[in-house]
Amino acid sequence: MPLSAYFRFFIVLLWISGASVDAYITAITANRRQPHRQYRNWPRCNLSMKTKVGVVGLPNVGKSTLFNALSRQSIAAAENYPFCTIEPNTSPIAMPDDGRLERLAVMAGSRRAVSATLELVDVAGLVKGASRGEGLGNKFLATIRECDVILHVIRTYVDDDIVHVHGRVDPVGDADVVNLELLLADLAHVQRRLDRRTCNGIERDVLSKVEECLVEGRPARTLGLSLEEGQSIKSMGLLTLKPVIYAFNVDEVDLLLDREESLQRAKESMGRIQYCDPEKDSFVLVSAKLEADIGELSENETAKYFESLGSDGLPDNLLSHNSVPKLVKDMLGLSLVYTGPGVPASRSQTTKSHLLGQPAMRAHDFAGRLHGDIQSGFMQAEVIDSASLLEGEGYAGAKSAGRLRTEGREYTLQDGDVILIKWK
Ligand SMILES: Nc1nc2c(ncn2[C@@H]2O[C@H](COP(=O)(O)OP(=O)(O)OP(=O)(O)O)[C@@H](O)[C@H]2O)c(=O)[nH]1
Ligand SMILES: [Mg+2]
Repeated sequence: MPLSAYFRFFIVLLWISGASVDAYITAITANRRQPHRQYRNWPRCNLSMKTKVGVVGLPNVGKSTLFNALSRQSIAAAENYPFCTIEPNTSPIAMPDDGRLERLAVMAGSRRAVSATLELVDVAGLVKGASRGEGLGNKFLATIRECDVILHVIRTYVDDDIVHVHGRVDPVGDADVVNLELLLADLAHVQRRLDRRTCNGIERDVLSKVEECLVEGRPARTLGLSLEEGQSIKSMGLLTLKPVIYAFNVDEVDLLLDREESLQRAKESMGRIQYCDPEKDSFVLVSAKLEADIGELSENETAKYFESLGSDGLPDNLLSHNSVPKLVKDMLGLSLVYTGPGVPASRSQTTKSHLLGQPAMRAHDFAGRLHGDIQSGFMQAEVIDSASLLEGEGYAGAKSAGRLRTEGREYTLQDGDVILIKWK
C-alpha cells in the first residue's frame, strides 16, 4: 500500500475514535519537543549560550550611535529623530583583553586569532507611558528579556540640534522615566503569570514576593533572591532583575578634557536615580558621537580630529568598545580562557578566546564545548596562566621548564588560563 494510503487510513481511524487531526498533530509536536529519555534528567546545558547585552533608553539619546561604536560597524540607523530604531539591531562585539589573544596567536604561530564575543541588542526608545502604549509601546522589551545585562544609555550632552523628547537635558529624570517603564513592564508580566493556574509552588511564592516589591516601586533585584528562588522564575526574564550599566553619553569635550568632572557628575547622578541599585548597578562614561566618528577615520584623520578638539587623544582602554565589555565581564563574573597554543600546526592553526559564565566551568565540560569527541576522549589537560606563558619563550619552552600543570577533568578553569586538552 502506498504511504499516503496508510496516512489516510490513520486519519479515518482518528476521526472514528473522536480525536481531531489537530489534537493528533499537537500530540506529535509536543512529543518531539520532549528531550530524549536519556537526557531528561541531565542539567540544562547552556554552554553555547551567548552573553547578551540589551541597550535601552529614551528615544534619540544615542543608543544606536553607541551600538555602532561598540560593534565598530555602521549597522544601525542613527538619525536625528525619535523612534529611528523600530526593529532590534543585533551584533557580536569582541571581548577585549589588552591584546593578549593576538600575542598568544603570534607566539603559537597561528594563522588566525578568534575572539570571544558578547551579543549586543539595540532596541527602540522607551517613553513615559510606554506601558500604556505611548510611543512604540513596550512589547519590544521582550527582546531585552533574553539579555543578561542592561546597558541604559543616558543623554548628558547638550546639543540644541538634537531633539530631546522632553525638550530638556535631564539625566536623572530621564533615567527615572525609563526605570519606571521597565518596572511597570515587569509588573504586568508577573501579574499575567500569577493569573495562570499553572503557576504554583515556589514559582508562585517568589512571584508574589516580586509583585509586592514592584508595587512598592523597587526593582526586583533589590529583593536579593536566593539561587533557588532566582532559578524558579528565570524563564520570566524579569528586566528589573538584571544588573544595569548606566552609560552616560557625554559631550566629546567632556570626555576628552573634563573627564574627572564628568565622572564626578555621573557619580552624583547615580546617587539620585530613583530606582538605581548602587550595590549592583555600575556606570561608564561614553561619547557615542566621538566614538562613531573616529571609527570612520584613518589614523591621520583621527589625530587631526583630536587636535581640533584641543586634545592629544584618548587611551584605547577608555573607549566604550573596551570599557563596556570589560564591565560586563566583571559584573557577571565571566572568565576568559584560551585554546590554540600547544596544538600541533597540523591539527589547528587558530588561537581562540572563550568566554565562560558562572558557575565556573570544569575542564571536562569545557572539552564538550569544543567538541563532543574531545569530551568523550578526554584524558587530561595541560594548563598555564596566559600572562605566565607570554613571559616565556613559547609553549615548548614553558613545557620543558616544567611550568605547565597537568589537570584532570574536575579542574575548574580560571580567568586567563591557556588550556590544551589531550584526548584519545
Ligand atoms: N552631539 C551629539 N549627538 C549625538 C551623540 N550621540 C548621538 N547623537 C546624535 O543623536 C541622534 C540620535 O542618535 P541615535 O543613536 O539614533 O539615538 P537612539 O537612542 O538610537 O534613537 P531611537 O532609535 O530613535 O530611540 C543622531 O543624530 C546622533 O548623531 C552625542 O554624544 N553627541
Ligand atoms: Mg536607535
